[in-house]
Amino acid sequence: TMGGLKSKTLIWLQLLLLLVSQGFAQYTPTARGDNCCILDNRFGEFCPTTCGVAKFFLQYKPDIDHQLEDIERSLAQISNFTTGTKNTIQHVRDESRARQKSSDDTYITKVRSMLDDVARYENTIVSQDSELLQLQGLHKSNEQLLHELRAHAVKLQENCNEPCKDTVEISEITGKDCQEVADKGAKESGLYFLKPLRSKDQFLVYCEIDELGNGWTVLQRRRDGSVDFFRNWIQYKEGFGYLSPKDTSEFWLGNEKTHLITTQSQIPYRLRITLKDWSDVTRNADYAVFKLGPEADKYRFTYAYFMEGEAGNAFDGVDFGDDASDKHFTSHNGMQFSTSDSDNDNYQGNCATQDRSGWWMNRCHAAHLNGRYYQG
Ligand SMILES: [Ca+2]
Repeated sequence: TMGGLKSKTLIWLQLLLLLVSQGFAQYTPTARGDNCCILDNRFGEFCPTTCGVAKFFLQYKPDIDHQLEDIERSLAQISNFTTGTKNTIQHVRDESRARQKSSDDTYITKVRSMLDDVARYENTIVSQDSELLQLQGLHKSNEQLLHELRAHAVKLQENCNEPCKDTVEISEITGKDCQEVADKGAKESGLYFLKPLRSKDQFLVYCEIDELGNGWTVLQRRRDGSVDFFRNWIQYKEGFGYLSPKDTSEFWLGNEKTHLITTQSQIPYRLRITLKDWSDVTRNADYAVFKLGPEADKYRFTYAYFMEGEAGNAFDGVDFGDDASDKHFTSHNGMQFSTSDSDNDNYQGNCATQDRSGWWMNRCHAAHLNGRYYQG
């Protein structure tokens, strides 16, 4: 600015004056008052007057003006530079700010995505934590189960170390047949050991003891069809199925045992056939002097006569209903035992195979208690 420039010029002049006055101070005047000579080469060899000083200054003025202009230009230049620098600085600052801002955005975005990632990882960790908890629970319950199983195994092992015990209590009362067992005082129906006179070993039977003191040896029991009666000769000979203390299972005692019981003395045996229908109505048929022959005679089935019974005399060949066959061919008295592998019937074919059971087949039968079990 021009104002600034003028004041600078003035300052410059004053400075110069000061320098001059300092210059004066260097020279000690020889005489005070009348002699004001300034011994300076630039003033010449004579003492200058006021006009002389002015002339001197005027002589230097263009030079100084010139120098001042130079300075002014320099200052203007510097000022320009300063402005430029300021602008540059501002620009750099703005740019820096912009950069900072943009980089902030980038960072924020990055940080945000990182935060998102962290949140995601946190969720994953939380869900995995719960899974871990579940697995730990499962592990714990499995361990508990394993523990229980181990304890169970140990208990079983302990049981195995002990010798086997039959939990069924069998009465000490024995006899050659169930009647003798009853005669010896047995009152309860159940499992007893019998040893017929000609028998080498004793064997287990189910004795049915009634309130009159009659002891019945049960030769066959069918209840529910749980035991297959389609068996071969040996099996019918030895017996099959299961004897149970409460008489709840099916069995065939065995032709050999029945033979030994029924032929051991002159005492006649009564054969009772008990039929129970599906509505629990019981019918009996009793036969006197019942015997089973030896195996050599194929366990021939004989009795003296039909005694009594609501079930009718089926063994004599009386038909049970719709099958009004010839009595002669349906009578069982005197028949040998037949199985699918031992055909001793009076039929061209094999009654036992046809009926899928063993029996004292004729041609074939009227009373057949070993046949297939039909529930109806
Ligand atoms: Ca035949």
